Amino acid sequence: PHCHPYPDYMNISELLTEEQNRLLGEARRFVEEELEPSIADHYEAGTFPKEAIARMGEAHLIGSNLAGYGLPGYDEISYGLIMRELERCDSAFRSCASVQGSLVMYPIAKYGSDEQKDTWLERLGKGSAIGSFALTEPQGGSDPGSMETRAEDRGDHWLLSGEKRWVTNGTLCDVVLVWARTDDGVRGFLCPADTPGVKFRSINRKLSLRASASAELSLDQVKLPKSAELPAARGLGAALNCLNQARYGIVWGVIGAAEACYDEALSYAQERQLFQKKLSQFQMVQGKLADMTLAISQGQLLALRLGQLKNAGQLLPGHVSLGKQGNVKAALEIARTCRDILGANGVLLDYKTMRHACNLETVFTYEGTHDIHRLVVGQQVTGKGAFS
Ligand code: TGC
Ligand code: FAD
Repeated sequence: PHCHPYPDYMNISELLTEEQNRLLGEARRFVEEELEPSIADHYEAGTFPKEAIARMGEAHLIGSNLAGYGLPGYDEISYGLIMRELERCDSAFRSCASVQGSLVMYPIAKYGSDEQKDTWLERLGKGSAIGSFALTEPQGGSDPGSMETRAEDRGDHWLLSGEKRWVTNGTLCDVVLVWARTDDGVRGFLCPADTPGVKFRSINRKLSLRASASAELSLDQVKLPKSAELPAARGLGAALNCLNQARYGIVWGVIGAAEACYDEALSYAQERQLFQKKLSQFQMVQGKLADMTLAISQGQLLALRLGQLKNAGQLLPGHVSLGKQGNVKAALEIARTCRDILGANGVLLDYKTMRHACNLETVFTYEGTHDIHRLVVGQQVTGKGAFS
């Protein structure tokens, strides 16, 4: 008897509900039909297909674990499966959905006023408006507690000044959630992108996540009404809590990228003839395929367990850190191994593996670097912080 056919060696689909399997199938079809055909061209050109956001919204692929305001309120495992299918195509799509759903819509739903929810949630969910999240500053993303961007309370309004960097969706967005220091701690502000004093500049010449729009953001005496502040977001912990949501999506997403690479390398090895044998018949190649099958299965099970904990309201930041660092590292190693199996062809954009490997270099770094998450886990297991 054979094991369950790839990509589900451990028959994990049996652990999913009928509804979760249905949503997974719909997301996969959407990605294959709507996103796959043009991704290599966008990657080469360094462009993000902005029009895809509305189509992703209509297909309920954005903020799908939120409810109300026309949002479907799917469970966390369904949400994770959707992230996996988006990243199967390219990390840029999962990134866009993570930022919009987990880093803009979630904070509005969790910390926002009724007016902010009414203004933004339905539009962002449909993809008719685009959001971005500005936490990182040029002087060092791992230590957001050192942020210099300031929001001054001027009685009837706020005045924001500072520099942010690496804002995904920045040049495309209608609204940016800016985290800034006030006299009373860190706060979040919803800032429409056309507010005077707001300036986005595209970050070009990236060799990774080329199909994602990354920007610098200058805030020069930006006047915002008092109603722009997220009223319930108190302190840096609020921003970090939003990151937990997005990092959870990454734990699932990168498995999609790894599966896409594995799929490509397996078919390639089954076809390529060397030394009068198929490449897939050589022991070393089979060893690589076996190692990757194990790593993918472990990643799938880890993501699923995190989803179960999140559904039960028991997911802790330390769980997310374990999943983020483990699954991203595994996916990056798989992408590199698959590139190797494809030989010289692996460096071409005609195949997926090098594109995914390059993207995963960013995923290794953003949303908390690999080592920051190892330090979080280290702190959990020893009870001693080693950040500073
Ligand atoms: P520390 O003193 O430990 O914490 C400050 C306050 O925050 C609380 N906290 C958390 N709350 C919720 N979730 C978490 N994961 C939390 N981690 C910490 C903490 O309890 C404390 O609360 P309180 O009430 O006591 O004040 O902070 P620290 O300055 O020592 O830093 C800790 C560290 C290094 C873990 C943290 O700052 C960190 O996570 N650094 C990495 C920053 C990061 O991930 N940036 C991502 C930017 S966004 C992005 O990359 C988007 S990419 C696009 C895409 O998603 O695809
Ligand atoms: P640094 O913090 O300077 O880290 C450099 C190195 O030092 C890393 O290896 C790190 O692990 C290590 N290091 C840091 N501190 C320690 C320590 N205490 N002990 C040991 N080693 C340590 N940010 C946003 O706010 N919004 C976005 O939408 C967004 N999108 C992004 C998109 C892309 C394409 C990229 C590349 C980044 C994006 N980021 C975004 C920024 C991202 O979150 C940061 O790059 C990340 O947090 C790391 O910060 P840094 O690049 O300044 O590296």
